[in-house]
Amino acid sequence: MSKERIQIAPEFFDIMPIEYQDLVSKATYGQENRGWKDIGTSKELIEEHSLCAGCPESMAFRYILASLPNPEDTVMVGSTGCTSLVFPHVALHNIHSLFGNQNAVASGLKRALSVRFPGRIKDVVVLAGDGATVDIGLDMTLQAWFRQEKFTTICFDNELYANTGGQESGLMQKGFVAKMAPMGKSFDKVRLPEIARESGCHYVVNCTVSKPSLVEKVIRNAVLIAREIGPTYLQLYTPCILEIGKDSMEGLQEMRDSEKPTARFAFKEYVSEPAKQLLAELAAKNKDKKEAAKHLVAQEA
Ligand SMILES: Cc1ncc(C[n+]2csc(CCOP(=O)(O)OP(=O)(O)O)c2C)c(N)n1
Ligand code: SF4
Ligand SMILES: [Mg+2]
Repeated sequence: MSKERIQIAPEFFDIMPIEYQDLVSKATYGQENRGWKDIGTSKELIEEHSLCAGCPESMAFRYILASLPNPEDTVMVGSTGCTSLVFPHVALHNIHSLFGNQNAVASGLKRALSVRFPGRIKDVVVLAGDGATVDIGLDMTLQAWFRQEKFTTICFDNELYANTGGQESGLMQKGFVAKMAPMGKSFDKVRLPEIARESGCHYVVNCTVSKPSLVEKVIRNAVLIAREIGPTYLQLYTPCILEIGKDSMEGLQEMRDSEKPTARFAFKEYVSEPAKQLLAELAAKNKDKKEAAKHLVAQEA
């Protein structure tokens, strides 16, 4: 895990695109304590996007990329939808799957990577919309969890099909009227976090993306647990501000309102027993490392 693999031969440095030069000299690849705090001072793994101005998905994308524990050895799998507009601008290996197939593609990919690179950590992370995750791709989503595939599934839940103009999705709230669902949703929001838990996910979180430090924590937990134990699922509320007619600050308020204790995106976290044990071991190792670093500083002083 280091920047070595993205180095440019010195003879070619000046003819490489400025973005690549920046990536080599300023990306946080290889740094153990990378996180959202680096956004703005390091080379970000996404600097541009073609989402609507102020769309919460764009911030969520930044937080996620900044928080991955192993970005240079991570492959993300996307699906058609607003999220897929971002992948072409991301400095990270990624694959675009046919709409709904993302968890099937990720399953094959994760297995192939373990055969091709035995002994090297390779993380796989799916990032797809609610239409792709819970409607058209539900079969693939669930089957991957039943099979205990070792990767993370992240759903950007904006509660509708945003990219095609606002159709009803399984994660839409009951009664919600969208541009292309004028009669209003007639049944309840599907409880995918509960289904994920029952389907064998070892770490499940339901929350908004209003707090970057929280997003960082759940991303790291989800990726590390998927790496060692089994499937993990994050359902992140990223409201479609175009559909609900809000600007970016109002979008932030919409998330804050939706995460109140009785609201539908109140923070909920499920951790399986083996996953709890792993997190405790990792926390103990981190503590030891910090202690050792303190001793070293004290000795040198
Ligand atoms: C196989 C297939 N079926 C349908 C579509 C049309 N389509 C493109 S994006 C989309 C909706 C995406 O909704 P969601 O997954 O919620 O993502 P969002 O755009 O809301 O982020 C649909 C139905 C497609 N591109 N491919
Ligand atoms: S349509 Fe909605 S979800 Fe898609 S980029 Fe625009 S605001 Fe974001
Ligand atoms: Mg959607």
